Amino acid sequence: MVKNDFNKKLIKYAEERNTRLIFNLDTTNALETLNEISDLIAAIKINRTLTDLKGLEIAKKIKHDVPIIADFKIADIPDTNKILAENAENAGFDAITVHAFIGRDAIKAVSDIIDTILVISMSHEGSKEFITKNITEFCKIAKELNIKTVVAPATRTKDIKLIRNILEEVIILSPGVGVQGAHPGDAIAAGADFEMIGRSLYNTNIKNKRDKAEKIKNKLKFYYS
Ligand code: BMP
Repeated sequence: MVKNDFNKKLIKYAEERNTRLIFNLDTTNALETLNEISDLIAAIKINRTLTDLKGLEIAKKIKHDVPIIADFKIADIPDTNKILAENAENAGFDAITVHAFIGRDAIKAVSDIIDTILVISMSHEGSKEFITKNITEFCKIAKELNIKTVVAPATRTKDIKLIRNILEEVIILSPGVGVQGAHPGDAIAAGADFEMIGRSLYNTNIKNKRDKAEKIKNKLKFYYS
């Protein structure tokens, strides 16, 4: 049963703060940046790179009010996925990312437990080998399983447009902005709802991180509601 609480919470903070920015945390130094920019973002995404080091407890330990995504990109059998989903839910995460290519039964094992974000296409080049070729099929799965949040790459705005055409009502989260090459605002202009940014805000060589986050936030216009 899909709860959809994640989307509601995400939209609440996006509207209250007038922001379409989601902060990606992959490393421990990103935690320091989070303190500087926490009021400028609508959600936090934590990759397994960070929970491997800090444990799932990080979801409750970090100071945050916005919803928090466990970016674990689940890709296992249903019974195992169920345990991963329960662990994330119990740890306080609001939603979890799941690969679409694992199939309906394995995705449903997760979406029965916690709000699920389906990875429909990815930002790296290799996504084109297998994942991107199946966008239409993956969208069909999202529809059938009533999944309301998906990931699509800012680095390939035509993927975003295709997904938006098929899935008019989902929330599209888009990574790949900054270090991976996409410009802030491009994904939203193509039909995404939120842009996800990490290293371009927390890399150590960035001087005024808050200033940069504010500038990026201001480039992300509200096209969809
Ligand atoms: P950035 O390049 O802004 O630092 O963001 C990288 C983060 O976004 C990583 O956690 C990565 O797993 C995630 N991500 C991505 O880069 N592309 C995708 O297609 C999906 C992702 O979750």
